[in-house]
Amino acid sequence: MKVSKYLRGSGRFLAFVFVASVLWLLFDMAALRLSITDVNGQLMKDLVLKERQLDKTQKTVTTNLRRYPVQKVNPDVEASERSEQFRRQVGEVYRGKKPRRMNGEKKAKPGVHDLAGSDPKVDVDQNQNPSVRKISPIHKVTPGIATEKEVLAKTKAPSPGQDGKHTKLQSNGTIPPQTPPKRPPKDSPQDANTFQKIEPDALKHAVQTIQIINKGESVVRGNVTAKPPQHLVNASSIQTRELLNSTSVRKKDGLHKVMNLDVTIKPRDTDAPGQFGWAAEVPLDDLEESKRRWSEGYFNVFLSDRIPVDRAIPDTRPQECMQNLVHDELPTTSVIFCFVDEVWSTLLRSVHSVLNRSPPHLLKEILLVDDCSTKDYLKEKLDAYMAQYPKVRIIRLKERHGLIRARLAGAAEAKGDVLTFLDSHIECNVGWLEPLLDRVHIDRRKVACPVIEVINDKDMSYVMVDNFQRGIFKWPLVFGWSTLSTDYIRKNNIKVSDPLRCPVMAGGLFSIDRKYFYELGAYDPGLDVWGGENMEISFKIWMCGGEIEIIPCSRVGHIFRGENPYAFPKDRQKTVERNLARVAEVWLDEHKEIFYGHGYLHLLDKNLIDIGNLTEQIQLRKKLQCKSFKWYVENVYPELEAPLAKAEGLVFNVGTRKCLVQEKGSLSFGICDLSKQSQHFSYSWVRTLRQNNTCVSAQVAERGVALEACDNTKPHLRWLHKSNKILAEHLIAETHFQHLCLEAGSEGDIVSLKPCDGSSPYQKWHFTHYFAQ
Ligand code: UD2
Ligand code: MN
Repeated sequence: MKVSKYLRGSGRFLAFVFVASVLWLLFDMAALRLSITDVNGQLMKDLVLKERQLDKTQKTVTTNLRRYPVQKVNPDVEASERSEQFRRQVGEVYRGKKPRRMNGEKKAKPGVHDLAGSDPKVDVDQNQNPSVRKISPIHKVTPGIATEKEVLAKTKAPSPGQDGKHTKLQSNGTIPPQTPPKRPPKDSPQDANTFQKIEPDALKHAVQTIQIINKGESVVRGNVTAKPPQHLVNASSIQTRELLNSTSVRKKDGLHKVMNLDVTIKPRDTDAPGQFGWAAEVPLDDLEESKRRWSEGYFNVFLSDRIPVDRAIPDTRPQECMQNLVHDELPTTSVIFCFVDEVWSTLLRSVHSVLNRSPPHLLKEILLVDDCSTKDYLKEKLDAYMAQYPKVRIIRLKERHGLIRARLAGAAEAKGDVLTFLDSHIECNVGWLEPLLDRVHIDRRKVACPVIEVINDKDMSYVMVDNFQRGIFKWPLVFGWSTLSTDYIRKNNIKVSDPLRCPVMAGGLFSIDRKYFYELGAYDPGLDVWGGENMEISFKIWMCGGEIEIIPCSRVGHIFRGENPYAFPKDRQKTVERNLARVAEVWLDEHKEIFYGHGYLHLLDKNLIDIGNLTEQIQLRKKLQCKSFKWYVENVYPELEAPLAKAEGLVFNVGTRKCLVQEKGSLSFGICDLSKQSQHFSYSWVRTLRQNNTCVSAQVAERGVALEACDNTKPHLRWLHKSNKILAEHLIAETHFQHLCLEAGSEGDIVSLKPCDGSSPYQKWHFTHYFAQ
């Protein structure tokens, strides 16, 4: 009764509103609950899938790495931070962010920036001794320094960066002592926080940029605890984790961030000498022994033996490399080390650096080609040691073949898609392999070289080198390093991580598609032992359709040594000269005269040197339809100074004030007239005085001159000009023990040979243009 009373009139209406609101509220709550479950369900599903995927991938990695523990994920890294990173990466990939365009890559053709038309200034070293390679002056590109410094290295060491200071060459042509990256002193107040405050540049030089495996590990020194920079430690672990997490993304887009693998054989002893690439010190008591052992390798062998074979080294890659993506489906590689009498610990460190820092699925095998070493420890002991590592295979050459043919032997055995040649005293840095293989993958005619960093021969510290350096050569085919000018870098908007087109490679470290290597005819098998093969393969690659690049995101340390620690089967200088002559004859076309003219005229004397048969090499060049050396200079290395003659134009006689004329097979004089071809001569690099193919020859017996077909091997066709201070303007017949000079008759009608007279104007000759002294 009471209830029905309330439900009458407005009460009824209010009750209806109340009931409706309650119902609405219930419905709303149900809907909300539903959507929450949905989201949770989806999230859970994602998580489970991700975990499963991660688990699966980790299992594959760990099985592949049986002996080497994979780096652990740093517990400091918050899960949220990781998933944030992961989401960012996914976002980048889905938004279609491509890896940043490589150095000047035109859209049509990846990986090319046009060096033609570039204007890096080149400091020419005038005092090149043909047989001696000079060491680089240390040069660091700092904004504002607009010059390019040439590096002509005896040991081919690129210049280690040193805070913008130029280090002087020592008189003996060796590298002046570097300031090595020093371990912080034991009582250093540095802790994790102070490390992080160090400027990136300072970090690099102080070698604090460390990629550490045993994450969270502290470097304990007395009471002070110093940790490696946490952000770097984190960076690597996040990336590995991301990579493992992002398998599904990889499948979609085919790109991933470079794997920063760095595994250890056993936990790292942070106090070990040379650990983290720091300079190691010889205890005072051992100084004598370390000196005694120097010649075993021509570096500090004593220290090398004390440094862990799997030490960590600083990750010296430019920061930008962390963002670069590489393709998922990279080719596999066979790493080939050729060695002869290599130091035990150094050889092991080289091998471990490859095993520990290469993605296992890309490393098909490591081939150790023993070029008939004499050291006992490189026999059974090496076999036994390497037997632990199924990927390592030792190939023993029964006789000493030399580096070049040893590499051919290694390549013949290789099964990987790509051949990666390395010297046997190197340390591959974190993430070194994928960026190299990626370039070969993009275009199989790309030959990729890592940046070669310096392992200091005295204290074994790992020293990073300047960026923007590329391999070049100077006459007579002397390899060196050259830093791109800041102007050029700015104009072409070249990023520090962009691949650099490289006119010639240093020779020791590069990746090349295996089949392409053979299509190019591999190395000229006529090259002997060591030297010059880097020129041969470089010219061949460029002129026959390929490209050589230096990849800044791939870095490998190398011990540059003052001397070769092995015996040369033949005279070293003669071997290298002969190799270079073969290269010049096959590849340099008319430019080969420039090579001979820079101190190698004796190589033209067939009685003195036999450079062997070149027919096959010349045929190969024809078969491959390779371009001319002129094309190479214009398109690949336009900075090269390569005038085809030393001097050219009219040959003016100071006494008669007339010019030399060649007409109807004889020489005479005429009123100087540039328009007359008969008055045009050139003074060549091989010192001939010629017009087209006709050369002026000295007839010593008759004290006269004649004209005959040019032949660079004939000494009686050579004239000295501008080579002698007192007789600079003279043309001196080179063959005669007594100086005989070309002289114009006072009537201006005849030319003859007369004893040289420094003051006679009739013996002084000027060419219209001089291109070189
Ligand atoms: C450089 C190259 C080197 C090679 C050389 C010749 C770099 C870092 N190094 O001189 O790879 O191109 O120029 O032009 O670019 N070896 C043999 N048999 C021999 C001689 C040497 O197996 O008869 C091995 C040797 O053990 C080493 C490698 O070949 O692993 C290169 O020799 P090197 O280190 O003496 O040459 P390097 O670095 O002075
Ligand atoms: Mn070497």
